Amino acid sequence: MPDIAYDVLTVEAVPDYIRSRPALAARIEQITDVREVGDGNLNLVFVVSGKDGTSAPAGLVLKQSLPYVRADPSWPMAPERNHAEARALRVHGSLAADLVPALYDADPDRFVLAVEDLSDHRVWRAALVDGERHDEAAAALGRYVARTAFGTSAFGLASEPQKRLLAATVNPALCQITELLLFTAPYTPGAPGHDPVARGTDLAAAITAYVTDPDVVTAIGAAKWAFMTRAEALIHGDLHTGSVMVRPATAKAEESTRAFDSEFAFYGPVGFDLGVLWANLLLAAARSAALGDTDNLRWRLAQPAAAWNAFTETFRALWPGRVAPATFTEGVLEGFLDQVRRDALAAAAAEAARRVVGPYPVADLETLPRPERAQAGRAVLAACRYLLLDPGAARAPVETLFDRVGDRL
Ligand code: SR1
Ligand code: MG
Repeated sequence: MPDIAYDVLTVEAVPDYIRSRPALAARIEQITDVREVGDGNLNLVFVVSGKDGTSAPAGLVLKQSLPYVRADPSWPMAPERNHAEARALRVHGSLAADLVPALYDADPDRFVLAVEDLSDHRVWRAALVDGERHDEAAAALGRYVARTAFGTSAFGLASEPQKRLLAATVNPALCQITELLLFTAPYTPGAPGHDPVARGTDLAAAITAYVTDPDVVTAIGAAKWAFMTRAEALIHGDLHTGSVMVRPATAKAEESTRAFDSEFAFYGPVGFDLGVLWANLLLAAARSAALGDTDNLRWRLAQPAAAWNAFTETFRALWPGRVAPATFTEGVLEGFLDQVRRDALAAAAAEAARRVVGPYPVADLETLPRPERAQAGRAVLAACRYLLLDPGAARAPVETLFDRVGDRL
C-alpha cells in the first residue's frame, strides 16, 4: 500500500475526528455507531449515527479521499478530488438544495468532507437491480441538471463570476479518468483496460467488432473532443445510477432523489450528465429485457424521456432570468438545447459501451446469469451503435429514440 502523508480515518478514529471539528461536534454529541460503507471505486465512506444535544437522533456521513484508487491501489489518484466534490456540493447546493446532500464540513488538510446522512435512501442502481420503481427520480435528475447547468453557465451567471467559477473548478485528474475509461482505452489496442476477452469469450466477437468499427471510433473521438473542450457549465461529471440516492414516498415524507458523489464535477458539456444517466437507464433496461421482465423494461425505457422533458421544461422556465437577453435570443436557446441533446446521445453511447467493454462493469449486467449477461452485453452494443451512428437517432424525439433502443434489447 502506498505511504499516505495524512491521517487516514478508521472506524475507531472517527469519534475523535468528529470531536476535533466544531461544525460536526455541534451536530452529533453522542456517537452510538460508526460503519465504513464505501462500496464505490475511489474513497472511504463512514456513516456515523448518534444523538444531538437534545438527545434527538442525529447522523452524518464522512467521505475521505485516498491518494490512490480504492479499487486499484496501484493507480495513484490525487486526493484533491475531495476538494472538487466540496466545491461542487457548495455550488450545486446553492442552486438545487433539495436534490443534493447538504454539506456540513470540508477538511482540506485530511481530504474529508461531511454530508447529510441519507440512510433512509438507497442507491438507485441497487434499487433498479431489485426491480424497484422510483417514479419521480428521472424527472428530479432532469431538474437537477437544468438548475445546476443554467445557474453556472454564461446564461445564468455574469461573465466575470462565471469565468472565476470555471477557473476555480478545473479538475484535471478526474477528467483524465473519464477521458481514459469512456473515450480512449476501449478503442485503443494495448491500453490498460483494453481487453475484449475479459468479459468472456461469448462477448469478445461483439466487443471487437464494436471497438474496431472506424465509424464508431470517429464518433467516440468527436464525443471525447466535446467532453474535453465544451466548458458549458459546472456539471456533475459522473451521473450514473450509482451516484443517485432514492427514497420512496412514505406517510410522513415525499419521494426524494439526490445526486451525490460529485467529485468528477468540472466545466463540461451539459449533455454529458444527461447522456451518462440515459446510458445507465439503458443498462437497467437491458437487464429487464434479458430477464424477460417486460413491465420494467417499458418503464425503464420511458425514464430517459422523463429526465429530458424535466430538463428542458426547467431550463426553459429559467431562461427569462438569463443575463444579456438581447443577444441570448430564443434561437440561441433552441440551438443550445439541440446541442445538449446531441452531446447526450454520444455520451450515452460512450458510457453504456464502456460498462460492457471496460474494467468498471455494473451490477445491472454483472448479476445476470452467464448466457443472459452476454446477450445483454451484445444488445447494449447494438443500442450504442444506433445512438452514435443512426441518422434517425440524431433527429428522433427522446421518447421515440428509446423505443428504437428497446427494439435492439
Ligand atoms: C477509477 S474510477 C472508475 C469509475 O468509477 C467512478 O464512479 C467513475 O464512473 C469512474 O469511471
Ligand atoms: Mg462515484
